[in-house]
Amino acid sequence: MAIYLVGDIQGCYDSLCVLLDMAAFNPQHDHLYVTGDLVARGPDSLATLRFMQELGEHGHTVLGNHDLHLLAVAKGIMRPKARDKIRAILDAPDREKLLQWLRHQPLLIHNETKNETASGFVITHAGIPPHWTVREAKQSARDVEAILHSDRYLWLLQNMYSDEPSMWSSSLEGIEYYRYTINAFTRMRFLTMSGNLDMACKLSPDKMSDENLVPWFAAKRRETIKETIIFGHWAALGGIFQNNFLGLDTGCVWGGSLTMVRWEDGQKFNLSCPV
Ligand SMILES: [Mn+2]
Repeated sequence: MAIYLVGDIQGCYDSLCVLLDMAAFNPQHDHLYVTGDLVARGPDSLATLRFMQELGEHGHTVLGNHDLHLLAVAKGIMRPKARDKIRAILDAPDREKLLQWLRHQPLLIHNETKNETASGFVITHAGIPPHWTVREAKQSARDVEAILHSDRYLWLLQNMYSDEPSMWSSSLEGIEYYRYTINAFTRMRFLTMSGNLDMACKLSPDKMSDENLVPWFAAKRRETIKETIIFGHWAALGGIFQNNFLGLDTGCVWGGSLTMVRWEDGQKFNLSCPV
């Protein structure tokens, strides 16, 4: 058994299949973990969803901002974004099964398995805000997931669209607490020096000239500094590959590539994607 980690697929199903073939991925024995955003701008979001769902216990993903947006579009709460290719999902005979499966995916995965060859890891789509320990982050994720799994999920999808509150406080309650949590896990890139989520800047840190902004992972006193964090979402980073820190979005829908890493030995598999 091996664990494979792959960045934001965004419907690049053919590229995913090539990577899995390159790695001789065995769906009966191996496990595939995805950093979220299964769907959106790539050519085949429907096949990507079906593939992940059919992997059963061998497939794992966290929810990304595009996944949540698909759920909102499917319920008529939001309109599809112009460049999203999700019509095939909405028209599919198995759409309800796929959307139900997607809605039940977590915001955070904590794989606590540790053995001689590998340590545990945490995956979220965008990252973990510096003030949260893994335990606190997990609790916030589980609180939002409980709403997503309940009759109140429509209320949550209707009310999650706002950049506020941008600042964490343990006194946040109700929709403000849920919204902060969703934004942190699925949309975060930079923080301001005072710790607010900045939702505007998508540049890579070396091209960003605003001295008031710092990447979430470079913030002082990050509580998860000793954990292994795996995330996606930030294509402009072009991938970060450190021992306990993996940014796997390498922009497959932006003329970049799709990246997969075998967890046990760090072997990288990378495929340039057609624009
Ligand atoms: Mn994203």
